[in-house]
Amino acid sequence: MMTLYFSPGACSLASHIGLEETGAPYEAKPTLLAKQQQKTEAYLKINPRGKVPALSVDGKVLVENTAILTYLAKRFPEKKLMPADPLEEARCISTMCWFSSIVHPSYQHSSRPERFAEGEAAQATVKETGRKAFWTNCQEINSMIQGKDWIMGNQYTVVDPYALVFYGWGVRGGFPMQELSAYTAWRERMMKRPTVSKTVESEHTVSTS
Ligand SMILES: N[C@@H](CCC(=O)N[C@@H](CS)C(=O)NCC(=O)O)C(=O)O
Repeated sequence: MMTLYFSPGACSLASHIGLEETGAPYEAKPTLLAKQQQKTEAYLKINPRGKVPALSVDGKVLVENTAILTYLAKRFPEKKLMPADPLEEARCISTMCWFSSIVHPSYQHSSRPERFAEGEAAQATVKETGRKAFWTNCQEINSMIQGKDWIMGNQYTVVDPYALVFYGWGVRGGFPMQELSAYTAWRERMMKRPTVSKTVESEHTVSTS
């Protein structure tokens, strides 16, 4: 049995969609960041780092979107969630590593500067630097999609749901996402996939208050 611990609108959306794509039965357990549920004693037993997502597979816990999405693609090869060619597969993983190590932190800097610096002036600098970096990263994602249906080309892969997280954060953060025409058209294609719209809607119905 697979159980996903997620918070609505957090980066765990990537793994949540990935799981939905597999068609396998799973349980999705809301762990609300707004209520600090990721810091409860019970959750810290699942992920001592106090972060979502976490995927429990028959009692064994896997964390980090890149690892969870790679695992799902490998476990359900018939779903073709990663390219079959080893080099293309590695490029897919490489993009997820970039999302996790560069794009995600750039948004964190812009939205939670108090986590990275002390004092108002230093935090304002971190925030501004983060906003610039996040926007540059979104522009790079836009270029990656230009002329393609999906990030890896013709094939929809686990990288796609991961990129959806940043589009949503861009909208939430007041970035002019509509200016990124390839990224915006791709988002519309994403939302037409029943697996994606179902998962996004299911997260919306979770009360965060
Ligand atoms: N690199 C990790 C990032 C995990 C992460 O930072 N998750 C955030 C939500 S987007 C979180 O749980 N934050 C809670 C906190 O920092 O207290 C991954 O991709 O899984």
